[in-house]
Amino acid sequence: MATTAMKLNGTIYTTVMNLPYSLASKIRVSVLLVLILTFVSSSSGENTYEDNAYEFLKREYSLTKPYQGLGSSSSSHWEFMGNTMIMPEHIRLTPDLQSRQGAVWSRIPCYLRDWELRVQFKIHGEGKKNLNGDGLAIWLTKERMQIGQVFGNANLFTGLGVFVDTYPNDVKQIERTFPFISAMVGNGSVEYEHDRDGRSTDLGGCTAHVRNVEYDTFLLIRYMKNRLTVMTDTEGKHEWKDCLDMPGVRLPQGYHFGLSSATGDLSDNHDVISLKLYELTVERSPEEEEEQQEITLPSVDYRADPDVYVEDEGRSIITVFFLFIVSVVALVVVIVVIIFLYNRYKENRRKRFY
Ligand SMILES: *[C@@H]1O[C@H](CO)[C@@H](O)[C@H](O)[C@H]1NC(C)=O
Ligand SMILES: [Ca+2]
Repeated sequence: MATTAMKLNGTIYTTVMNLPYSLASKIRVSVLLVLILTFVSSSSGENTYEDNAYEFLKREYSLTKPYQGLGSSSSSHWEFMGNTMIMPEHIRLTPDLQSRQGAVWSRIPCYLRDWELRVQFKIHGEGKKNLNGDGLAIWLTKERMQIGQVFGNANLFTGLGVFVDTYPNDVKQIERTFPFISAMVGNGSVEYEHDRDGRSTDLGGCTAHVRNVEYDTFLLIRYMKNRLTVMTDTEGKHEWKDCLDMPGVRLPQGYHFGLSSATGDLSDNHDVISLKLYELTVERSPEEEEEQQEITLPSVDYRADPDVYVEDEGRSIITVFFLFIVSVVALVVVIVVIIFLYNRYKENRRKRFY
């Protein structure tokens, strides 16, 4: 016994003795690492939060200065149309003039299953607040190079549309502050209702003050395991803010990325500075693999219809009230049973005593 204790003591002793040394070396290594990391991140550019995913950047689906992959030759990855102008520092989809429209479209269909798109854009113009329009849209659709009423694109589209809507067309919009960012999944037979700002079909969204701001404005669209997430970085804080998060979004493969914009009676400069597509690596079960193969038409598993939202809420209040009544009744029953049993028990005891 004594020897074991001695040995144990010895081990603990040596461990303790060794601790300062190993700790010190660990600290030294950590400091070195921190220094290296600081050096690397400070030397690699402005947007450090983009660096971790850098190696997954897909150049063929991206557009960055000086926009060499954009042109009319068939070897270019991107094509442009309408009033789009390619400048050294940005792609101007529309100038600050009435009734213009422009778009850029990827020529290559996208077969990536999980991806993240980061768009840097700038919307600016002479018009006063709410006297500007109309905004821009980011697409991943079956169709491409079309012209129409939805931010310069056709309103019957098949795929995903994310809208940066700078003008409230629907005068009855009271609960939404513009600019408003929203998303819609189209199946080719439901229209985006421009007059209602797409209210009847959108998947939700958020307000983001993106117009005439000094700092850089970014939008992030992530599609991972059928989950659509939209985030914004529009306040100059260099951090992503949640805007929309929707599971059960089913998008087929082989669609095209695009960006479009239009002006009407009101206008703005709609500039795209960069578009970066990152591939995300995600593990999937065989069932999930199979499920993906079966998707042929875009759809959303569940969409809360904004028009019946109040009704839904009313129903849920009734449900809560019903549950409350049921629990009160159940509690009363339990108390009554306990009292009854207790009285029986007392009676039995009395009987035994007398
Ligand atoms: C397209 O979506 C609408 C609305 O969700 C639905 O009513 C319609 O049946 C869908 N069309 C097809 C062809 O699935
Ligand atoms: Ca609008």
